[in-house]
Amino acid sequence: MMILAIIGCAQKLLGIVHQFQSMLKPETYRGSDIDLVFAQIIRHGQEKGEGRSIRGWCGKSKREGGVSPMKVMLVQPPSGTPFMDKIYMYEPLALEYLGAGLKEDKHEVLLLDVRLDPDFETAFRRFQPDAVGLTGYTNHLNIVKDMAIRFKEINPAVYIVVGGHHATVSPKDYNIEAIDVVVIGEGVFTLKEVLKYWTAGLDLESIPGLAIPGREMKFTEERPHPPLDALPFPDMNP
Ligand code: B12
Repeated sequence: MMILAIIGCAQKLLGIVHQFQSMLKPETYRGSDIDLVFAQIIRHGQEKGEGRSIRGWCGKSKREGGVSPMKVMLVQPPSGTPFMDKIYMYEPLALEYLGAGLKEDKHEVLLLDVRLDPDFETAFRRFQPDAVGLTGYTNHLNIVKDMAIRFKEINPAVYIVVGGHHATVSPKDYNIEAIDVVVIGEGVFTLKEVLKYWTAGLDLESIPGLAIPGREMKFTEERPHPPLDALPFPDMNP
């Protein structure tokens, strides 16, 4: 009991230290999940012109692992040749992996296969996602960009992430205003981190495996391949 009490006190003290660190520079502060929550609290307080936000403190108890659950729509685009889409009606495996990872963080996920459900605007308006993840091979490039632009027109606050084969081999092709971030390579763990950092208002530049659109695209550190056994099983029922 005594030992547990000492550990508890030490954790609280550590929390206060981290709180001051994030207060000094919340936008660049990088730390554990607990730190993320602290940074969020301070940022929210600063935005509201307060020293400390009541919503932030209460929010902590609602959040698990420092992640704010959000609604994420994962989109499999059609290719430019609908006839070939019918021949190649492959399972959107990448999105099923990503969806499984997001559900581990308690996000609500909708997988929209636009080859089967072409009215993506209605689906977007109905689901009202906080973030959209688009995948694509090279043959989907312009379609993905157009969809990103359309989603941003409908809701400028939506957060748009693009990944997949083309994003990996030629990320600069996605350097447009409507796209917030491009994920290079395997995306399950990167996407989880991106959403966690984004909701906490933290700097994405410390996440490996990203290309960040802007006047000049910024590249973060290369991300090593994760061990395959660490990946969740694809969620085929999103
Ligand atoms: C199996 C396969 C197929 C299957 C489809 C399988 C499927 N379920 O998708 C079939 C046989 C149908 C197929 C068809 C085609 N294929 Co193919 N295929 C492959 C292969 C061998 C594996 C793809 C796969 O399933 N990977 C497993 C999934 C889980 O991984 P992933 O897609 O890479 O997704 C991960 C990351 O990319 C990232 N990610 C992906 N999307 C997103 C989105 C977000 C938001 C984020 C954050 C991350 C992220 O995270 C994912 C999870 O780890 C690859 C080669 C390879 N070794 O990768 C070629 C490959 C993808 N195919 C290719 C091509 C060209 C085609 C065709 C266009 C061929 C043709 N000329 O018709 C057609 C597509 C037709 C169409 N209408 O779109 C090229 C694509 C090249 C490019 N630059 O676009 C590849 C790379 C082969 C090559 N080296 O040329 N293919």
